[in-house]
Amino acid sequence: MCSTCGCASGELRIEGVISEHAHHSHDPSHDHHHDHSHSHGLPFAARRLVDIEMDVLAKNNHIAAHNREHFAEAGILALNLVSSPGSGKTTLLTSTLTRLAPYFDCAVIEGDQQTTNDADRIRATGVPAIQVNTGKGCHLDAQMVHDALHHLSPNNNSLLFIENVGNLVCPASFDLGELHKVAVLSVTEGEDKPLKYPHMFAASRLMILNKIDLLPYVSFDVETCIANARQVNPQIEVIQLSATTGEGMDQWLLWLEQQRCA
Ligand SMILES: Nc1nc2c(ncn2[C@@H]2O[C@H](COP(=O)(O)OP(=O)(O)OP(=O)(O)O)[C@@H](O)[C@H]2O)c(=O)[nH]1
Ligand SMILES: [Mg+2]
Repeated sequence: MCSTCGCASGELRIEGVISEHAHHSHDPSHDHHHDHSHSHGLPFAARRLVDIEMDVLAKNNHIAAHNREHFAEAGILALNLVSSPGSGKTTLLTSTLTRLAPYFDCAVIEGDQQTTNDADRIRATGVPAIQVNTGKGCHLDAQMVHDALHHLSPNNNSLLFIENVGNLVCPASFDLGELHKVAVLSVTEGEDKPLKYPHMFAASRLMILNKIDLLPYVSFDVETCIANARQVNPQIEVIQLSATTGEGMDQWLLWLEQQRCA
């Protein structure tokens, strides 16, 4: 359970561990005898945690809706790039911006726990970027994006890329007001990741399979990976590319163009 951000959904399951209490915790309406006392239902502390989690997400959704309204009014296409650390989000962005920025207004909000490295890399392409450091936080939330927008002031009809903190879990629960989440998975991470982190892939419109230039050197089955992603999200679109060699980039740029027109 992630108590830092309150993003847990109460679905904790621990397999292979059987305690005496585990045998006892079942339907509260049951009829059985104890030689010790325990209360049924959620203990107070757990109930309170669930309440706080619901408050956090409800408040976030409210601010995200406000962000979304602003994006719609200004004609801004906002995309939320999510992935584990190091899958290649910033490399993909710099490579994309080098190609797009001469033709379209672009801006970037960078999320990381520490450092301004990624915003510096984006700014080196000439595109404005704001770095949000979340400290101990493991995701961006809608308020952070709202505050960053006030500093960044992206132009009307621009493309706004939000690079989330590298984390395949928590960012799935936090709507930022984006049009779509884009999950970036690299071929060095293993084809089972969509099954292990299903919420992220279920929440994403597109899965970018990055670092395909490394396929000859790693044990990674592309078809199995895509099947795994479609198992958790039958509608997910998939683009295979290499942010470093540029292979497959045209398909990604075409996808961006389609979102702009839509
Ligand atoms: N071979 C290869 N390496 C890549 C590719 N894309 C990114 N990398 C490398 O992967 C490493 C991580 O790339 P980043 O772009 O920093 O990854 P990130 O997802 O932004 O990382 P965080 O922001 O820390 O989560 C760097 O060494 C990149 O050069 C690719 O398509 N092929
Ligand atoms: Mg990055």
